[in-house]
Amino acid sequence: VQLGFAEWTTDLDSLAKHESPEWFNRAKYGIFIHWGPYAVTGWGNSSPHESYAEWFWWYSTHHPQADSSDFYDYRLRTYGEDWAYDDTFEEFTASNFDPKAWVDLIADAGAQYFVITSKHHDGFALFDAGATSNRSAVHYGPQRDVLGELFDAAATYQPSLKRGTYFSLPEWFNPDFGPYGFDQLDPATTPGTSSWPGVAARNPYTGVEEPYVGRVPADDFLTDVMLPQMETLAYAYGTDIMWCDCGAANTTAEFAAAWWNAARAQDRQVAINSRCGVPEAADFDTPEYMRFSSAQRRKWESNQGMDPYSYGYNRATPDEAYMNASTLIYTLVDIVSKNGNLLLDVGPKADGSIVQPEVDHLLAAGRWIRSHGEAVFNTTYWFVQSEIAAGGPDVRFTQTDEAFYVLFLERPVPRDGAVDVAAPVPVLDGDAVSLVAVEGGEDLAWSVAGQGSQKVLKIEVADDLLDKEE
Ligand code: FUL
Repeated sequence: VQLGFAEWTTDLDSLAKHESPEWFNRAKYGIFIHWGPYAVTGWGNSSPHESYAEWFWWYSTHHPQADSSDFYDYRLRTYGEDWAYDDTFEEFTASNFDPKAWVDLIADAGAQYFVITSKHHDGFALFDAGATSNRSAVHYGPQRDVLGELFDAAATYQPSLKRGTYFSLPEWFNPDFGPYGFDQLDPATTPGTSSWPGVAARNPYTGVEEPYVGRVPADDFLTDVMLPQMETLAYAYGTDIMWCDCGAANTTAEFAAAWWNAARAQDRQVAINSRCGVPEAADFDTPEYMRFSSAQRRKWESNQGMDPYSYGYNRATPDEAYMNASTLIYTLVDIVSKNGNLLLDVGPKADGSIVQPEVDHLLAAGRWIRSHGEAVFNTTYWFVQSEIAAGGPDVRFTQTDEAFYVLFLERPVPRDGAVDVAAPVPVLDGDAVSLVAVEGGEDLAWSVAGQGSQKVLKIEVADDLLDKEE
């Protein structure tokens, strides 16, 4: 209860007071979904030259031929000279898209929320954008309200999942966005590129302007397209997270203040990320394919693909390159111990199927995550970083009001039947504290040796407990 609170306003001071909601801080693990016509091209080369497959249109059109990722050549080899990006729409069928299976997978993975691309930089919406645009899955490709179906399936079958929407503020080649184009690539260092984009896409081989199917011409992109689309996602679809991308020109202050007031009136808590163009309005930071190495006071959410370097489906990625279950668990625990969330991306194929290694590894990790959830979800971080304590096993710490958790990232090697955790853990000598191995629920004997920063927690662990699989 905030006594005397009137309402959120568009003042930066007011916006800055909004923080990431409690549910978001507790949720820790979400699934990111990048799906759109770029799943049809579905190509981003492979390591060491891999680039985001969802950028196919940009790279194969606007990027210099010298690009080592080879999008230009792949386009010519695969589609010939007369192809245009919007030709993908017809093959974006979603014929095997099963929204219930998706939300069940997300829940079985142990994730607490998901964020789906409502519209990526190609301007193709997965939701019904109403009068603002026909460039969407409702009109082309699947001719279904893909996002609406997924949100409904979550509400019906997995109602505890929070539902979020990625939303690209810019549309690369929409001429109406042109006036707001900004310099993404520096023409000095990347010849052949100008501002992003302010120009139509041109076929790189024929020079012909590519179509931009489904566009409804707008007088002002910000007020006629961007704002109403964000409002649709917020009010008609009821998104819990507005996950913008790219910053850029925006109507974020107006959007956020109104949305937060509406949410408050309904007793809901909603969040917006750090890429909506108004830093003050950001509830959490969004490091991409990286994670902070130390705890951050400000809430953060690391995002990356299970694919080594793509969010969208990349057919060039070998099966064994996808993030495996142990790396997934390691990554999640490391992030959570530093006040972060993990938003882990899958890139479904054009028919709506999810690649098998992603499914397998999500489920395998999910078994561990769900059975050890009490040490992960609803916890907060401990300001001591285990990594700085040299010599001990690789551990991470989390805590709640009732418990303090030590999570081992590797199999500890007991000496004289005890594992030493060399860090100033918050164990007060003489306190009635019981250490419990989460899996198996066995009480473990423990003691504290040393003083102050030299304190060592000694946990007695039998080998057979350490040998347990999960
Ligand atoms: C970036 C985008 O350009 C990528 O394609 C992806 O959506 C990532 C999450 O954000 O800025």
